[in-house]
Amino acid sequence: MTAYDPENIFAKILRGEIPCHKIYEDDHVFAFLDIMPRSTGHTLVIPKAPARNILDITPEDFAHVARGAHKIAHAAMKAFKADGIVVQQFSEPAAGQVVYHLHMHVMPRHEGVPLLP
Ligand code: DGP
Repeated sequence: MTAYDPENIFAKILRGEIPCHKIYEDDHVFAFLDIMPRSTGHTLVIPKAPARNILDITPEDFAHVARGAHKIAHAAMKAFKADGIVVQQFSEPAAGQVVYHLHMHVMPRHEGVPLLP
């Protein structure tokens, strides 16, 4: 597997070098709105630890991301009066990963409203 690249776009967001719409931050994770949302409130949760994807992260650091996604999912259900939530994570190009800093997609869903392409 390719090594973690500290110049990836989410590492730059973490360092404050690129702007984002921040949703949540704690000692271990950072969450911000996806620039190409597939649903209203589509949020990305990332670890502060440098990790390319699920194949490159400790179980402990992944647990922090899962905890962050859980928090965002519950907050998004309320904030967007959603009917459901999709949580997705892609690892490596074969799985559709495009940005190589681990991220979990948290997408609020509304009954009868399809995901944007
Ligand atoms: P993927 O690696 O396929 O799981 O998806 C990457 C996601 O990251 C995609 O939904 C678009 C989003 N994205 C890409 N560049 C930026 C950016 O500069 N800012 C933000 N907020 N999101 C981005």
